[in-house]
Amino acid sequence: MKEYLLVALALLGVLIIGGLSLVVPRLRRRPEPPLPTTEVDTRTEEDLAGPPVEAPEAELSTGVVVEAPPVGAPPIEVPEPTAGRLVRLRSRLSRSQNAFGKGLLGLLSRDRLDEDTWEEIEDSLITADVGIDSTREIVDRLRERTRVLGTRTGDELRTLLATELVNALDPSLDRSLRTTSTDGVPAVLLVVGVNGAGKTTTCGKIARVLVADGRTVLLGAADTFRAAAADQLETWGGRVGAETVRGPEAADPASVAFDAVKRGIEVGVDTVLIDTAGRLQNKVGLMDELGKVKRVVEKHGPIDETLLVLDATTGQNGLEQARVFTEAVNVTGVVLTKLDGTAKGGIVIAVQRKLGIPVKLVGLGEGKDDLAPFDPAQFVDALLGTEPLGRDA
Ligand SMILES: Nc1nc2c(ncn2[C@@H]2O[C@H](COP(=O)(O)OP(=O)(O)O)[C@@H](O)[C@H]2O)c(=O)[nH]1
Ligand SMILES: [Mg+2]
Repeated sequence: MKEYLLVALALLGVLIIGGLSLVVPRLRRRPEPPLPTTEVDTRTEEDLAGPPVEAPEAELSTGVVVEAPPVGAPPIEVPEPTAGRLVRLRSRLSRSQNAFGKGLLGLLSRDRLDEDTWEEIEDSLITADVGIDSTREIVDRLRERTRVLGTRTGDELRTLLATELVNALDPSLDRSLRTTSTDGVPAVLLVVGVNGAGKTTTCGKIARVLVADGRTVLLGAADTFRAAAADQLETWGGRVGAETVRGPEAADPASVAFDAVKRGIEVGVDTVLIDTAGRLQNKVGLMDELGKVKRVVEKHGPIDETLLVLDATTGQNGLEQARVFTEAVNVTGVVLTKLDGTAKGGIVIAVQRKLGIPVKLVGLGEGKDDLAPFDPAQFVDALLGTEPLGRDA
C-alpha cells in the first residue's frame, strides 16, 4: 500500500512539474514580443507628455497643429535594416530587366560585330531609356575598346559593356544622404517632385531607414493641398514613432515647413523630413511656392539635402518636368521610384547624366521598406540580368 502511495505521489509530482515546465516557459515567453514596443512606447509617452506643456504653441505659430502619434496607435514597428536591401534591388530589377539583358548579351555574343549589330545594340539601349546622347557615348566607347583590345568572346564583351554602363553612372559620386545633425541642430531634408511621383511614400521610407539606424526623425507635412497627404505622411511616421507637424488644409506650405523645423530643433531630433506638394499646372506658381519653402526654412539654417523624387515609369517625359525643380531649388540628390514597374531601367543613366545630379536612392515597390541605396555596379549587374539569365533560360 505504502509503495503504491509513494508511486502515486511520485507520479503526481512528475505530472505537476512536467505541467509547470510546459506552462512556465510559455508564460515567460508570452510577454517577450511586446518588450521592444514597450521600450519605444515609453519614449513616445514622454513625447506625448511634452506637447501639453507647450500648448501655447498653437498661438505662437501660424495655426499649425503639432500632432504626436495618437494614443492607442498600433505598436511601433522596428524597420528592416538597410543592409540586405541591395540584394532585393537585384531581384526586383532583374525580373523586369531580363529581356533587355538577354537581348543585349545575345547581340554581343554574335560571331561578327558588324555595323548592323552595333546599331541594334544602340537601339536596345535607347529602348531601355538610356537616352540618345548617353547611348551614343557608351556605344562609341565600347566600339573603340573592342577595336583596341581585339575582344571577341561574349564574356569579355559583357564585361566591357558593364564597365561602360557603370562608368556612365559615375561611381565616384557621393551618394550619401546628409541626415546628421550639426551642433544640436537637426539636418533638414526637403523632398520635391511632381504629384504621384512617390514623395510622401519616399519620406515615409526614409524615415524608416533613419529610425532603423537609430536616428530620431520628425516629419513636416508641407503638402497642405490635400488633407489626405498629411494623413498619409502621419501614418508613415506613426508606425515608427515619428512625430508629424501639419497645418490646417490649405495652410501656407512654407509656414508648415518652418514650424516643422522649429519643432525639430525644440525636440532635438536628428533629422527633419519635409514633404511638399507637386502640382505642376503652373510652373511659375510651383517655383514660387518651393522657392518660398526653401527661403523660409533656411531662416533656421541651411537645408542639408534636397531630394527630387522621379517616377521611373514616366521615362524621358519625367526628365523635362525634373528641370523645373532643379531650377526652383538646389537639388542635391535624385530618388528614382517605381523601378520595379518598368523594363526601362536605363532611365537611371539618362536622369543622372541629363540632370548632373547623383541618383541616391531607388524605389523598388510599394512596401514599407522597398527603398534602397543606389549602387552603380549592383544596378548594372541587375540591369543586364546576368544571374537570373541562366536560371530561367
Ligand atoms: N511600385 C511602386 N510604387 C511606388 C513606389 N513609390 C511610390 N509608389 C506608389 O506611388 C503612388 C504615389 O505615391 P505618393 O508617395 O503618394 O506620391 P506623391 O504624390 O509624390 O506624394 C502610391 O500608390 C505609392 O505606393 C515604388 O518604388 N514602386
Ligand atoms: Mg504626397
